Amino acid sequence: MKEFFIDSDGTRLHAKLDRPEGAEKGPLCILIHGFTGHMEEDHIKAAQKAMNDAGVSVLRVEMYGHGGSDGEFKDHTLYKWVTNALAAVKYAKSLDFVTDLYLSGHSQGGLLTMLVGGMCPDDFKALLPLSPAWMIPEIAREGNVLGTSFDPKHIPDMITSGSWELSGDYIRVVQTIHVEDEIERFEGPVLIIHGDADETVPFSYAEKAAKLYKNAELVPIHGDDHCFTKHLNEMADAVRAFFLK
Ligand code: FER
Repeated sequence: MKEFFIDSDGTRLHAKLDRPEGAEKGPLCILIHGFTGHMEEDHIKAAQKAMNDAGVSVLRVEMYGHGGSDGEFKDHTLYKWVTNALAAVKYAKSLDFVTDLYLSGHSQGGLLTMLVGGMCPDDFKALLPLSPAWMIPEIAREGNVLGTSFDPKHIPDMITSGSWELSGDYIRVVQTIHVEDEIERFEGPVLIIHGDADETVPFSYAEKAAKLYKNAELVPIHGDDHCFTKHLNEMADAVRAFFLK
């Protein structure tokens, strides 16, 4: 494992590169956590290990305001995350061992995966959104963020819930995002993995995304929640099987 920082226009992004045993040239997957998340979460590490088992190098990168990267949580926005993800893609493309490039992310990182996949369709062999929270823009336009309500036409300076506080700019930014447009622009294979008992992101969004993509497969994890805490091995098996076939 190699630990370092990737520069994103002056923002230092904390990153770790894990390569399969004895790997020379080969595929690499960029893997991104969710809202309030980081690269050491159990479900992120399980996905990373499954990819490594399948012979895929993994670049875990922490986005603005998360983990060991620069920025404060309250100041993060999806535009900053898109800029950060593009910097990670540029870095990955500069590595001389990389053959095919993949992009994966959990929850808000899954939303990011869908956006950046549509923006850079030529760069990715496939996308792997895990429990992608792609309803965030839609519900933010209706005045809700993770169960906290606000006036969607008159966004306050700060939004607070019990466990976090966010600048209104997060909402202003996310309200402009239309995920369907970016879904349409990616024509390669997409593997969506989603627990069908997820109470944070409804499973119906995974079914809808799988229908909208031209070439998607949906692996439901029966009875599992947003972070696959009940059947982590089933999520990991689906990731491994996707890369081995
Ligand atoms: C929301 C619903 C779900 C939201 C975030 C999530 C920020 C989950 C995100 C994650 O786990 O990454 O309204 O607003």
